[in-house]
Amino acid sequence: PVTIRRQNYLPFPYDIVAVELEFDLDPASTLVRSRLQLKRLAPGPLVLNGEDLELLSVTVDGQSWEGGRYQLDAQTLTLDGLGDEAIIEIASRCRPEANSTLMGLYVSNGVFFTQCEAEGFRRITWFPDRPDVMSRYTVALRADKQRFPQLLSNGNLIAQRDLPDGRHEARWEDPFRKPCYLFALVAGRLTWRESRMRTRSGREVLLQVYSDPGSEDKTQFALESLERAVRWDEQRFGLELDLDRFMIVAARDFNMGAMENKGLNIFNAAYVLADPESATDANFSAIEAVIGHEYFHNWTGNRVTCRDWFQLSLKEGLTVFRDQEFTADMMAQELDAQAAASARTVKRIDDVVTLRAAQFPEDAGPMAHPIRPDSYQEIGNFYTATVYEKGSEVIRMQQTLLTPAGFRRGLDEYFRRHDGQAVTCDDFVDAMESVYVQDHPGRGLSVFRRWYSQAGTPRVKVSLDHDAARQTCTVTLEQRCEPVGVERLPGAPTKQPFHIPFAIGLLDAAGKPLPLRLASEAETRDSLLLELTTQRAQWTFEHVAAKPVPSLLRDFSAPVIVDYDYTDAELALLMKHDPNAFARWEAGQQLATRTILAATRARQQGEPFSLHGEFVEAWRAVLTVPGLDAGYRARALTLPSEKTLAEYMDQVDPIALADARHETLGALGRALAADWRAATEANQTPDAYSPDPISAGRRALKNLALAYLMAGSVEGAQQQAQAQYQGARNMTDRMAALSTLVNYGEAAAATAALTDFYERWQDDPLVVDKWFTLQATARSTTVETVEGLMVHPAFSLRNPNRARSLVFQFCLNNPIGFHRADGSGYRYWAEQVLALDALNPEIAARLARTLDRWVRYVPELSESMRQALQQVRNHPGLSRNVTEIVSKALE
Ligand code: DPP
Ligand code: ZN
Repeated sequence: PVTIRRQNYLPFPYDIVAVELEFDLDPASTLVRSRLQLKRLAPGPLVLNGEDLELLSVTVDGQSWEGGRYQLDAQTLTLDGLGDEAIIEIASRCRPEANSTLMGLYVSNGVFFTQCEAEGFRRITWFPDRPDVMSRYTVALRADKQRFPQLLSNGNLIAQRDLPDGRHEARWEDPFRKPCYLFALVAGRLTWRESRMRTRSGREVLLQVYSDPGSEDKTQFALESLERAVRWDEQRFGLELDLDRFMIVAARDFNMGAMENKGLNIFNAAYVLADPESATDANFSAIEAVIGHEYFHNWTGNRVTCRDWFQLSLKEGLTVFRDQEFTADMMAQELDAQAAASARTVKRIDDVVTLRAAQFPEDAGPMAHPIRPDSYQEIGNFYTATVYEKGSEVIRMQQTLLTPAGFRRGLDEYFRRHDGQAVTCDDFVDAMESVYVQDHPGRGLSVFRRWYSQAGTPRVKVSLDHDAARQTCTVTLEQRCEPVGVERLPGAPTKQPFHIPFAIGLLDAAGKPLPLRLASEAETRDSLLLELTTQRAQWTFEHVAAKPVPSLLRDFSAPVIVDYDYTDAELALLMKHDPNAFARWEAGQQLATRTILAATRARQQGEPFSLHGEFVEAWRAVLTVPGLDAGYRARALTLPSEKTLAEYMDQVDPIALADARHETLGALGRALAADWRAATEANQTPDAYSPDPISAGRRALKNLALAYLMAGSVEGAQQQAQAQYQGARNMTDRMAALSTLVNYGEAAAATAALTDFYERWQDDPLVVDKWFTLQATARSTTVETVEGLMVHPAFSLRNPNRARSLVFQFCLNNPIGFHRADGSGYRYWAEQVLALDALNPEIAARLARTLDRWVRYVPELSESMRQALQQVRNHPGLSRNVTEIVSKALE
């Protein structure tokens, strides 16, 4: 496979001024005519990309170019000897129904959809398929009117007419120049819900959410989320919807979460459809977040796009940051100050949990890459937690360093400079820096830019030196970041220190916050942002009578790992008293991590294990102390996940770890049984469902308490779970009860409940996905169980949501079943990667990544993982996507 490098970027030698596309849509064979109006910018041939297309004809300025005047190979069409201006017309055919890759034009549930990011447009027509070629598009869609009554594309509908043979035509015009990855069409029988709103400049806009007939009752929340997103972007960032019409369409078969095509977003149905009976609190909040995310791309991604795919984080990191802020603001609205702060912390915790579970391992493994990668073989493999979630952290640090007001000025400057352009991450930081230097004379963001060029999670070692005579306390921060991924290869540049904003507070031995006063300053503060820009730096605080307890990396001010030797008692103190709610949560997580790791070691050595009284009491305090809201308590009482815990082990022993975590859960369930029971009673919610953060928080705590009671086999819990399952008035409570029955309950009751669940919901694909997931991740599930489920009539590997619900969930989230000592889980993985690769390489490559961290496991397991990876790599005809993943894993 060819490696593509950022440093080799060359501008495209032609401007494609206008693109006219005509589609004669037929599922079996669709005719596409493309008319490109181009202007030469630099010497060189016109090289167009194409994949899986049948070329019918090429004309240039009205003249046929048949007979050797162009060169055609499997991936390119090259035209040489063009004038300075030319009109190229190309006719070709593609086969949407046979397209199982779900890239380009395909059919899902009888409806035509497109997915062009990153390189799918070349599967529709020959074109310079790269984001820096921006053009004006006009599109004509023709199809049978009965089967495909709705014909949608980007921009505005400018004409519609019936055609003689039962067909009809719609013409669309997008007023904005765009790269081809933002092209979209949808054609089929769809129902929709719409509303109109006035933007802040007074324009009336039409918002529409389309979905399968019969699902019209499930799009209300999505439409409302879209309205909230439109308002929020106006208020928070001064960004207005620039189109008269904005459409979202739900697709059953979709590779990713959603896609921000200009004016015509296409979504995985899982991020559109919801009602209280069939969707959980988590589903509702994911819908709001993804709708926000795609809408926000309209400015950060579409109006200003990426010069090349190495700059993907330019739009993704920034847009994830924007959707995180949107969710936080939506959660906090209409709450009093204290509840609002707590809601924001809950959101921050959820985002950090995701980052640690998904991105930290990636950043330490064979696929580690900077948020702006330097090379790739297949860009589809770089839609990663690093580009997205760490990318967002890097934007957030800029907001922290500039302050929210400064960040807003920086963003305004970014749009002032670059509206309508395809730009780089450096252009973004340049805009921010232009504001930063105004407020910080003599300083810049040159060290900060290393977050874009270096991979890995930095570790910050903290030490405290208290001088009793002087009453000072010196804090030393020292950073290091080992080379990871390609940084380990010979010739790679030496890693340089990062610019790390590190928020800190100090508490006295009684847990009282100490006013912070730096030796050099007159002011005192409760919390201070230290800026570490060198390998090591020190800060001395005055008027510190005794050695304090530090509260570190408050609000997770940088994506780093903190090393500080807390005693258990200090962590317990922070859990009770840290005024920074994030750091307070973190202290509990650290304490729980220690406990579970100790339990794991005990298991490995065959020794008994029991919980420390101090740990139990700290947990009890979080559960019972007045003044905390339920959603926050639920986060603070959730044990760290196996994925997060594994990162702390030198050699991962997944089964011992999972068993130790389960044992801890059960022991806490028993030790605090009365308190958990009280929590289930105190946190009932009204029958009328609302996904608001207070109600969702109560359900989260109540259901967590139920899980503890069930894991601890506490008397009465089984009956309680069964009653909750039967009587639930919403999916959150029903799923939670079912999950505890399946994971911790009596087998017969679990089976009965699973059967009941399937019977109730078999016609709702998104709920059937939940049913598969629950079984895929159940503690008792084995490879054989999963193989049995794969022959269930409802299972299909072709539907990505279904494949993810069963195959991925088993490989990713069932440590006990997947890591069985006989290696059967890994052999199953290899079979499924290969089976998926024949259908859909993007999805296959995602599954392939499950074994990324194989070297870190105990030798017995890592050896059989290696064999499974080898088996996949040796398979003839492997896609470029999977080849890149498994080769890097084995390097
Ligand atoms: N650009 C898309 C998104 O992240 C990729 N699926 O929103
Ligand atoms: Zn995105």
